[in-house]
Amino acid sequence: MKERTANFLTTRQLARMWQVSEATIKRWADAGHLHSQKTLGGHRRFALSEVLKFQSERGFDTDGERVEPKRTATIASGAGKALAQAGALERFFEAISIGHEAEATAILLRQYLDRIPPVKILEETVTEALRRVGNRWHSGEMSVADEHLATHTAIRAIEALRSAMRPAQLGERLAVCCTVEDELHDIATLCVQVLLESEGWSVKNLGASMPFFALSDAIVKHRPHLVCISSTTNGALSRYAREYAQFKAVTLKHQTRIALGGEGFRERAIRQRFPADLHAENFNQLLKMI
Ligand code: B12
Repeated sequence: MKERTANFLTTRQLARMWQVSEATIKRWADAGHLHSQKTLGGHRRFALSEVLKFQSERGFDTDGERVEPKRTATIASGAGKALAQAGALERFFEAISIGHEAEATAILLRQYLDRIPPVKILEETVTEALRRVGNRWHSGEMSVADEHLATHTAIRAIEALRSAMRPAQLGERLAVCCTVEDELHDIATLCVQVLLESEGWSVKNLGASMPFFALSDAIVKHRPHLVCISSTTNGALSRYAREYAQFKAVTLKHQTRIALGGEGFRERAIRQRFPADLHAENFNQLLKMI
């Protein structure tokens, strides 16, 4: 089994997520309560489906290490779920602020296993926490180094969430996603990838700073059904309007729909120069489009 096979969690990830020791997880596995597989190197891996089954059928007791029925079902329901969601934002922000990758990852995975929809995790935990980071950097409360640490920790946690929840078999629908030329803010692009994959799409993430002419080539080569483009700092956008018109013609020819998102595309005048099938304010609007 490969180290980063989709849909598997490590002993450490599970222990962090359920706030028990790694020894406890191993004991549960050895006692047969929690089904695991072993890698060639002898490390346990837990299939997400088994973890979900364990959570909803049996629950767990964090201090007595006693397996107790139906506990997590209560945690995940109603008001408890809303509270867990509010706390998750605070804890995720704290975790990324100090570069605590394992903790940040555990928070996102726990939300996912509590059946909080991926779009909600990405909007209300990830985006909100990063907005706080940006505000603190802007007000001088966080240094550039702090901001970079938080950003990179968040990216790694999102990647871990992605690899845990990505369906083993991706569908026929293909999307290409990227940011516009000179745009380095590519976390929204990664989130779009996670979201579309969770909906069964295949996604080619071209990352940051894609010139429109190069994106046209990618449309011709990959023939995606959808292209998602993000822009945060709109400085140079108007310069690219002519290139965009040519790119748009290519997408029309190949019946590729276009979704544009981010602060850079928010102004009405900009949107008029960049006509698209969707001008999204958030990830929810993308979900409604597909
Ligand atoms: C991380 C970060 C960086 C990192 C980016 C690393 C990376 N790999 O992405 C680095 C350090 C490189 C960086 C650099 C800069 N940054 Co910066 N950065 C941020 C920060 C903290 C988080 C951005 C982020 O990823 N958020 C998470 C994503 C998911 O949220 P989002 O982009 O808002 O997306 C939401 C919607 O817009 C929409 N969306 C966005 N794109 C798309 C696409 C599609 C298809 C869809 C459907 C939806 C969608 O959905 C999302 C969910 O609601 C923000 C703070 C903030 N308020 O966001 C500042 C921020 C964006 N940065 C800012 C600035 C000023 C800069 C710099 C100019 C700083 C400098 N002087 O060098 C440079 C510019 C670099 C460049 N050329 O692009 C300002 C921008 C102000 C402005 N509007 O002009 C912000 C707002 C900070 C602030 N409070 O002042 N930054």
